[in-house]
Amino acid sequence: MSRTVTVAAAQLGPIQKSEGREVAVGRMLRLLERAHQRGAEVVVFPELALTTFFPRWYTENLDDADHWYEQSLPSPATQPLFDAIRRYGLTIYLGYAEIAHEADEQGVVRKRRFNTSVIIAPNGEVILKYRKVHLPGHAEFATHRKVQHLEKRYFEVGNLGFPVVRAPVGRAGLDVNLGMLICNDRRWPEAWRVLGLQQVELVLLGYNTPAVNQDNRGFEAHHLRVLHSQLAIQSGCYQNACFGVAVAKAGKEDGFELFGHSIIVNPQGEIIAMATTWDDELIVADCNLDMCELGRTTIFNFEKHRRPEAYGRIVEQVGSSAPPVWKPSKS
Ligand code: CDT
Repeated sequence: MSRTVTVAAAQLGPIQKSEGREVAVGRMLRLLERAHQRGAEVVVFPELALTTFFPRWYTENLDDADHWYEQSLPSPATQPLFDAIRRYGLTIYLGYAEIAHEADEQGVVRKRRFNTSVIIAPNGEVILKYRKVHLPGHAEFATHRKVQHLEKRYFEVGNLGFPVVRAPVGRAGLDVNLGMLICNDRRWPEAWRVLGLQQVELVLLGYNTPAVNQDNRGFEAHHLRVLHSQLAIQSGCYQNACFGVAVAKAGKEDGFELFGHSIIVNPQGEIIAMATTWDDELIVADCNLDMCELGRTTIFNFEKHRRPEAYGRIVEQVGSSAPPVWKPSKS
């Protein structure tokens, strides 16, 4: 019997700054109902799914921004999501801004902020938590930018690594090796490989990606924005022999465009479903997890072919360094 799991990417259209969580949750409930009707077992929502992408707004004092974060899950505002997944027997990925009161690296308990995602079982238990490692953007107001991208101000670097867990999903309870990434993480092959080394079968990933480069310092053609996103996801899936479900928040949010193009990708790197709107949209695909075997046992059989002794720089070095200069010995 094949190990097939039906997954849904629940893309969200824009959530405006003026809109409260109840607006987002109401729309997410409709997507969950449709996912159930279409036979989905796993539903993936975007990064920071409950609010506008607030890191585009500067706040001097972070305590004034607490209303963008979740202090607990479920909360009164998010409880309806938990009720729905129990009703429909769904496993979900939810991206949100997290406030945690926990010890830092010095052992000091303090208020900490993370860009977080969780996989939640139908009974409401958190199966796995991940905190975004590759935070893009900047910590201070950047005058050269058309729009701020203040993730480095609003969040600490994730401290949970890239965990993978084998867990039953949906009502049928098929065991699946699950891992997560958040947005910018998808561009980093190191992140995918750490998941691949744990035999991940299904990578769940939410994103908020501006449709145009807002940095204003160089030229990046608009049409390449989507290409770069898809290149990264397709190669991540291919090189690690896994499925990927990558889900956007899309459309004109607070006046600024986020691209959609949510996709589901198979271990051959093929896009098997893609959203075509920049609004709330559900795409569904059957993922036969046995497809992960081919890559894992042949071209990407890590046990046989990886050469960690040649990869030292990957973990020893952060920035790039200039190579030695070759000069001809005779003129
Ligand atoms: N949310 C997020 O990670 N967005 C980035 C774009 C950042 S542009 C400074 C992304 O990789 O899509």
